Amino acid sequence: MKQEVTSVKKCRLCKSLQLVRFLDLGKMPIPNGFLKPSDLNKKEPEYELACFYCRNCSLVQLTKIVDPQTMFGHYVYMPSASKTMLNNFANLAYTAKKDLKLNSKSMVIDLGSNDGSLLKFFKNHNINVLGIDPAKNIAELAAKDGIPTKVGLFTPQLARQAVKKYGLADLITATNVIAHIDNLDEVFEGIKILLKEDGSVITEFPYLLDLISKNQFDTIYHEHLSYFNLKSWNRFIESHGFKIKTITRRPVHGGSIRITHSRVNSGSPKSGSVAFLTGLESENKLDKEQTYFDFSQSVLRLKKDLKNLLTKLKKQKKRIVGLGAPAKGNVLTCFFDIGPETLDYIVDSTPLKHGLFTPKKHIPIYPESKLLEDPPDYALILAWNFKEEIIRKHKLFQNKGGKFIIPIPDIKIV
Ligand code: JHZ
Repeated sequence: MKQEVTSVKKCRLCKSLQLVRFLDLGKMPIPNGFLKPSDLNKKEPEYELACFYCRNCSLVQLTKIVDPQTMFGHYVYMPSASKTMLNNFANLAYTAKKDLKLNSKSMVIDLGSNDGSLLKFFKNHNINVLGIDPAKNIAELAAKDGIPTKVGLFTPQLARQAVKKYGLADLITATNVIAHIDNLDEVFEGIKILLKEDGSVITEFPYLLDLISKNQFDTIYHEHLSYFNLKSWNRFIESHGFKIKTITRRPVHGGSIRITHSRVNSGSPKSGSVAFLTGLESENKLDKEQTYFDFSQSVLRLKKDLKNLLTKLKKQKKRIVGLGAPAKGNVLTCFFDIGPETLDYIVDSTPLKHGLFTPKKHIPIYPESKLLEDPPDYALILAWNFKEEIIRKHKLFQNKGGKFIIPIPDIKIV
């Protein structure tokens, strides 16, 4: 029988055994394990959440891997709940079409296609699309919306099936999914099967440099097995016969990098940004063990400061709620031990999350309209990566005297 959780023994990218443990967040339920009211009394499985730093290639990775089917078989996260994400995808599709000269004969295949949010933009440009995603419930939504979606985890075997049915891809995209996959060698084997010789691969994932320099500890959770820096990523993709054509730093998810790759033997030159960014990573000491121990200390400081602030406000009889129910919010509430005694409720723009409760802490989730119907004094922005969009949207709450607390990178009240 497949084990529900396995221990990491060697580095996912370079296979080194020199892994140094840091930041122990304790045991936690899976971050998108929202509960129906009828499940509140059931035992929630909890899994270790801690990190390794690889002394050889400086990849940061989790110490344990939870079975992907447990985490992704039924999923509630949808990027379409955030305008900022949709704008980011519109930008990706537009620039890819222009730079890679895609047209109505081209095929774009998206790995981890979720509700088809990214592929819809390619489709609007008259480009053929195919999504691949393991979450049946969300793939069905995408298919209903006209985005053909194959349900399953991406493997070389699935790639072969897709080639037979849909042909080779001109572009393979993988946004916010590479960090979720344990066997990345297999992913690149699959990509080599599915991609035309002169095709491109665009990946986008949160960037370790932003995570470490901006205290974003709550983006560390069971779904994200790896936290990439460019140095180790570049080495890894070169070992699979790819090179980096372009890199852009994107402001989404607290700071991400979008990378366009092509096969090593394709004519295009290697991006000059690789040297620039790997230099910046060294300047910021991403290749030094001590950086990660310092980071762990600053997470503990943040915990103390936020708990002190919330305790002070509760003593003053202030009402506080949570704004946004992202997976990262569940990490923050669990690790900081913040429950319904502090947050009366949480509001979120994802219809699939309404009526559910957060894992472990059991805070109820409502539509965003509740913020004005039952206004608190303070709203703690758990989806801090969308703070601009959220503050703009809830201007009326602020105009009526409500205040926002932004927990990360440093606590701010606005
Ligand atoms: P958000 C997701 O993580 C999932 P999460 C995934 N694991 C991943 O890799 C990372 O992203 C990068 C809500 N919201 O995107 C919508 C409002 O309520 O930060 C979402 O539930 N009002 C694939 O779950 C949540 O906040 C708003 O105005 O940590 C944001 O979730 C807006 C803008 C959002 O990611």
